[in-house]
Amino acid sequence: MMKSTVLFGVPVETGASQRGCLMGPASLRTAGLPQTLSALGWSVEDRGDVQIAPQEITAHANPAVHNLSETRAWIEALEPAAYAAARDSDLPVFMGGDHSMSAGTVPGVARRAAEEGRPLFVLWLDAHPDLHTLDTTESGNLHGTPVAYFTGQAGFEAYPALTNAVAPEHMCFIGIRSVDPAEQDRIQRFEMDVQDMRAIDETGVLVPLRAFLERVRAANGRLHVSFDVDFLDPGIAPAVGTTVPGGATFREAHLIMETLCDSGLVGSLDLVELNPFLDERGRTAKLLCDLTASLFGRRVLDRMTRSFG
Ligand code: EXY
Ligand code: MN
Ligand code: MN
Ligand code: MN
Repeated sequence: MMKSTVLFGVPVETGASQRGCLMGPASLRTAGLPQTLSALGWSVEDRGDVQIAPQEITAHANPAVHNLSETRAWIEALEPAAYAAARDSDLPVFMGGDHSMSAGTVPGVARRAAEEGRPLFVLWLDAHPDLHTLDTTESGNLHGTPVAYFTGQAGFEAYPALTNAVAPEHMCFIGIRSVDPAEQDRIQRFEMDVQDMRAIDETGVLVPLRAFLERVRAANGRLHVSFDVDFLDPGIAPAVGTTVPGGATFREAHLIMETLCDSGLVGSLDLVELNPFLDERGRTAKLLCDLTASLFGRRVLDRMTRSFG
């Protein structure tokens, strides 16, 4: 039977320091993401963009925090939208939008996983762990907070109450190369599986990825992948406001997506932090589109016909 995907756009930029991510969904559509997935044999339903109403300003005890009301409203709108997309299709794609959106999409797919009686695992492909609480963020940019929120940390009284948390031991981070001290403390306290770029240099991406996928499979888990553009090296993906040198290469990123595809475990995908205002002739949007195609089954050669032996 034909596999299905539901797509929707999340034009949110209030979690980021720079403006422009609100154009992310339009850029991904212009790059041809829906048509690319259709051409790979998937049934594709694009539900358009989620919207929120204009918000009043809400203050927080941490004076750095800004755009709190908008973030709260996005989480409230996205949790049910992501839940419904995960219920209605095999592999929904949430087109962002800055990474604050994952504070809504992940709890939504976690609700679907709970309904299926399966634990939710999350693969976080990012230069950053996004593990700040509202009390520890120094920048006040709320795209730095989703993982702490959806893993159930204290300090989120100002976000919507969380009903379906992700267990910290069900997280895997790959590509990490910019960590703040408060985030470092949390990583150690919860013994989270964090693979920094040094680990990737030493073993390649497949060793930690396969180990994580084995854990997901052994637990009959459902897997959500959150793909931040700054996971990639800025040399191949300039369209992001938080570039960090030394990111994943073109082939490392494709190999991850191809391996995820082969695993058959992925149940949902975030594409986040694409800032088309910073792009060069659409190259980052096109790369994200191609990486998504690898996750959805595009292959250069059929592996059965590939070798000579
Ligand atoms: N840790 C830094 C902060 O909290 O401001 C940087 C966060 C960047 C978050 C980007 C989306 O991954
Ligand atoms: Mn991020
Ligand atoms: Mn990042
Ligand atoms: Mn478990």
